[in-house]
Amino acid sequence: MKKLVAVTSTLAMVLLTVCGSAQAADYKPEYRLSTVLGPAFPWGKSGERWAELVRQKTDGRINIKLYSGTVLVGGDQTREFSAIRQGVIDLAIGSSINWSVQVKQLNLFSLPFLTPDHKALDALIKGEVGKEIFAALSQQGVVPLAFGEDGFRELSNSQHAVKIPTDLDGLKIRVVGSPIFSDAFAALGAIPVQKNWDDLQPALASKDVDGQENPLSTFDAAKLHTLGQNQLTVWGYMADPLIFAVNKQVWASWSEADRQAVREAAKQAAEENIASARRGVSAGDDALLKNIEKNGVTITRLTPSQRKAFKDATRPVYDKWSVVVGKSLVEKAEAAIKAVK
Ligand code: X2X
Repeated sequence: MKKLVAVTSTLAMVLLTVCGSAQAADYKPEYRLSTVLGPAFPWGKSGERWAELVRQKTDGRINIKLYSGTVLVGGDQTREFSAIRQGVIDLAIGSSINWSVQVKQLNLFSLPFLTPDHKALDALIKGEVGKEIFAALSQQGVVPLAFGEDGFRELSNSQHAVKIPTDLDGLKIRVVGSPIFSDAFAALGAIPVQKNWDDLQPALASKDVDGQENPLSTFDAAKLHTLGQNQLTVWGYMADPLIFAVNKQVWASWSEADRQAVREAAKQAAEENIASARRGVSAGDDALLKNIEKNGVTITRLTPSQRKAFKDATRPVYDKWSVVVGKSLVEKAEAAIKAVK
């Protein structure tokens, strides 16, 4: 009997060793995580944090290295989704705007003036709408794990205060390479110029473009006030959620316990990311805006009726793109927002 126990336990140990090493052999020495913005921004910071939490929770079995600044996609941020799908990138924290070129449902968040505030945004990402969007992402070959946040995008320029849509007449505004942005800025009378993030700062410095739109945290960390951007309109045109995701094959190669660890790490990093994205730009805490003002930037805060003028002027874009997103998803989103008003 003793002998039998000894043989069985030896067998078990051999099996464990074989399976264990087979599993380890499937793991890459390094996994590549892409974020468009680097650790100087809340977005890139959340990439560092995710990597750190995964390392802790998997006892170093999953080693993630952050590649920020679109280095893995030759500077073209709108190719990031295809790259994670194809496995050029293993993990990403992607912007809904940058990925909307491939995942049409993500244009939902870019519908002009759909989302009035953080509460409304939460109603979308934490509810049925978020689930449906994750289902769409899963169908396209990535495993979405959590929503983070880059923030509400505000409009800056070097020319004059923008208070009414006609103030945008003829202004060259850099937009992301996502067609709904070109449509919206054209509808407002501006001249939209598609450029990657990498090319934005040189374009502002050389006055190739007059303005741009990005969250206040990005405006501040990139010091856009030093590039002539001394007019800022706080209009809350759209809020850009970030998506923590993993390539499908990579996901399948991990043990169940490690997948769970990566998912938990994503949720925690995303939660921290949302808190940091909202710091200084929320009702009751506008320290970041004050800081930008101190740097010599004139802030234009739109009144509700001024905001409505921009909303009305972009309504045809909203209607056109609702068809692309899918009418039923748009209606679900509108109902979810209405319910929390
Ligand atoms: O390019 C931008 O404006 C940025 C950094 O905000 C995005 O990636 C959407």
